[in-house]
Amino acid sequence: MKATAIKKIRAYEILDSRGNPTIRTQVELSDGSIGVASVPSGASTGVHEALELRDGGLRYGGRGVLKAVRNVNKILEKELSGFDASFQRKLDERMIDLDGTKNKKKLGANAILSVSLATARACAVSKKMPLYRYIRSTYRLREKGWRLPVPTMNIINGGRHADNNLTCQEFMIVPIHRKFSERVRMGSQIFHSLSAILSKKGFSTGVGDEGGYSPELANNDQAIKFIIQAIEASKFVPGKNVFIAFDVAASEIYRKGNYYFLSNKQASRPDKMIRLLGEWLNKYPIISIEDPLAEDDWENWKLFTKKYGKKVAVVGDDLFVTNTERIQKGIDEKVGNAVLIKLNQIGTLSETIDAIYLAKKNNYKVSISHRSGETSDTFIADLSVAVNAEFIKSGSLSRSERVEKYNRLMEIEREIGH
Ligand code: 2PG
Ligand code: MG
Repeated sequence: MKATAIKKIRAYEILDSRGNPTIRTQVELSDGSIGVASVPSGASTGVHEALELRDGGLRYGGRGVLKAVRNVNKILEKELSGFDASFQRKLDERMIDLDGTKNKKKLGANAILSVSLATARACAVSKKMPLYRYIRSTYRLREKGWRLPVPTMNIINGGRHADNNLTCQEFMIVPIHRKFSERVRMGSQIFHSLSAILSKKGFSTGVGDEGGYSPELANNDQAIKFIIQAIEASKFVPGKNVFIAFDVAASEIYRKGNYYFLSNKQASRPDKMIRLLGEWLNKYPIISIEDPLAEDDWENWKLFTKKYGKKVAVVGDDLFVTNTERIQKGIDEKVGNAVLIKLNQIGTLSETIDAIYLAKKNNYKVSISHRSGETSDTFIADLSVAVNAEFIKSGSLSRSERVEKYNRLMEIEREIGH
C-alpha cells in the first residue's frame, strides 16, 4: 500500500467560537501521518453558498452537526479508504460526485470540506512539507517567491456580528509595512489605542463575534472617526501607512429594492446607497470595500464598480461565494475587481483553488477570509501564502480564534526568512 493511502477518517462534533457545533475531522494515512481540520461557520451567509448541513430538532437548537459527522464516518470513510491522498483534486472530485448535488446538500459542504482539508494536511505531514508549500506543489501553482498577505483587521464589529446599532458589518484597518510581523504590531497598537479612546468617551469596549469592539455609537461615521483617531494616537498616518476597509455586507440590510444603511433605519434606493458610499470613499483613506450592494443586485454592483473600481478594491463576498460560475459572471459583466475567498462557501480545497486562479487570471485581487464563527484551525493562513494572496481577513487583534491566523503567518514569515 502507498504511504499516502487513506487508512482512517474520523469526524466529530466540536464547538466554534460562538459556541455552536461544527465539525472536526482527522484523516490518517497508511504511513501513520495524521491531518486534522475544523470547519468554520458564517452568520451573514450568502444565499448562494454551498449547504452547511445541520441536524434540526431540539439538540443545540437545531444546530448540531451529527448528520455531517455520520456522513464522514459512515459514507466518506468507506468510499475513500485506500484512496491515494496525494491526488487531492481527484479526491475532491470523488466527494463531489458522491454528493451529486449542486450545493453539496446531500453530504453537507461542512462534512466534505473537513475531509478535503484534513487530507491535505495529512499529506503535507507525510511529505514533510509545511502546508503552504504542499498546497503550492500539489496544485502546481506557478507563483514566484513567497508573499505574506496584507491583513485587513476588523476592529469595530457591527451588523450581524454585534449587538449594537451599526449597520456596516466590519470596520477594518489595513496596516502597510514590508514585514508581516510589523503589520501585526501596528494593528495591535491601533486596537489598544481605540480601546483607550472608546473608554475615555464612555463607550463599551466589549467585543463582537470577530473580536472587534462593538460599542453603541450614533452611526457608522462615528466609528470611522474613532478609528482614524486611534491610528493617529498610535503615531501612524491614515492614508499613508494605515488604510481603512469595510465590509458593508449589504445583503443583510437589503429588503425589496431598498438598503437600510442609515442609522435612522430610513430606506435608501440603490442610487442613494451608491452615493452614500461614494461620500465615504471621497472622505476617508479607504483601500477596499466589500459587498457594497446586495448579493443579486448585479446592475448596481456594475454601476458601483464602474464608478469606484479604479480607486479601491471592490470585493465580492456574498456576490461571488467562492464560486467560479458567479466569479465568471462578474468578470464578463465587469462587476467587482476583487474576490473574497472562503473555503466553506464552496466546500472543497480544489474548487477554492479554482476560484482563486480564475480571479487571478483576470486581475481580480484575492482576499482569503475567515468566518465569523471560527475555530483554532489556521488553514487559511497557509492557503493565503500558497497562492500569494493580496489580503487576508481574520478579524481583530483579540480572541485566539482570530489571532491564531496572524500568529501562524508570523511563524511562516520566520520560516521563509522574510
Ligand atoms: C463576511 C464574514 C466574515 P460571516 O461577511 O465577510 O467576516 O462574515 O462569516 O458571518 O459571513
Ligand atoms: Mg463579507
